[in-house]
Amino acid sequence: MGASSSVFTNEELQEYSELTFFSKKEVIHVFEKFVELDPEILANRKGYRLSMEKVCQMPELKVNPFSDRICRVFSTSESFDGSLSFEDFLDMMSVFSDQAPKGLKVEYAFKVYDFNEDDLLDTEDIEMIVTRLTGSAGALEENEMEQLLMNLMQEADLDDDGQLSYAEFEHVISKSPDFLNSFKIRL
Ligand SMILES: [Ca+2]
Ligand SMILES: [Ca+2]
Repeated sequence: MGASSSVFTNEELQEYSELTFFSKKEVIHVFEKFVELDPEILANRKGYRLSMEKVCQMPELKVNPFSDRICRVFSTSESFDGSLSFEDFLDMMSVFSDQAPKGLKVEYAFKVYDFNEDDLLDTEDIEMIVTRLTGSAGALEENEMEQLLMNLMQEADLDDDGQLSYAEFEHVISKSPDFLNSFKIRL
């Protein structure tokens, strides 16, 4: 812990702790996880960004079918490459922590699921979600997918416009808490 605890000043740790759901000690722990993914970080830590590929190598994300989308949502990279600065990584870990309120997780789940980033989940987005969720279990037949989409929309698309707004998504997800399982990482 010696090397990484001296990376930040006490003020920096205090600030990170105030901006997240982590204690100062946990912030250091998150930094250690960050460094584990690429030890070069310690040599040039200021302004360093971890590539999306490296973040996705993290054991907890490796098994997450949405790992690339998660990186894109948390990345502040101006070249839109999904790379994460330490602050980005810390934000991600904070939202995924047990301490984060469910409402915040739902907010980020919506962003992650919104593949074409137009603030709506249309049937194309939902097809992508289902395909990724069922990926390892074998793809659905076309008619099974259609049936599933129809059932889901019937249940969730309250204003019948063929897409899910954030409010509609929030409403449907409140009835199926398992849906948030992809949005948890234990420190
Ligand atoms: Ca969309
Ligand atoms: Ca709708």
